[in-house]
Amino acid sequence: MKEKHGNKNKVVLTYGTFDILHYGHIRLLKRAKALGDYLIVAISTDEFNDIKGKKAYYDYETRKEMLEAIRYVDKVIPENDWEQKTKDVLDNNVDIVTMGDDWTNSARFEYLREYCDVVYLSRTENISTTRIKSDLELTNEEETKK
Ligand code: C2G
Repeated sequence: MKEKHGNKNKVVLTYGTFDILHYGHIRLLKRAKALGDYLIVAISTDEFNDIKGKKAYYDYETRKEMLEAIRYVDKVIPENDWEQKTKDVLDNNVDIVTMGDDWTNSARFEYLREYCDVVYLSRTENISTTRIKSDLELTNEEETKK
């Protein structure tokens, strides 16, 4: 009998850095939660971000604190490497792994179909941490020219 999370039993899992939280992240998490009843987010550690070649503005603990404050998120676990996903799925009785569709058909996720469903959700257009940073830099440049 599948172990139940309280009275919840359809477990969803997603991965990410979630730096400088924005509405693209929130809309992803909202739809991820809607796929089941219990949403686990594996958030990239600072060390794993180095491996991914991502420099996050906020450190792991801060990004974890912010994710835990989101109503759609039930549990946050660390993402330390690319290889942990099978263990994450099995250890947490995950039914669905979901990601934004920039990951569609990625070998980083497709192999998980042996253990659970894999669902790609459309990304929210025109918003990203990178864009926020570059827009802020432009604003600062304009400010200093005044
Ligand atoms: N996302 C989105 N819309 C955006 C920006 C991001 O739907 N405008 C989604 C991404 O597709 C991803 C999630 O939000 O599913 C988190 O985005 P990132 O923090 O950029 O995650 P990423 O670096 O892709 O990490 O092992 C997998 C990696 O950890 C994924």
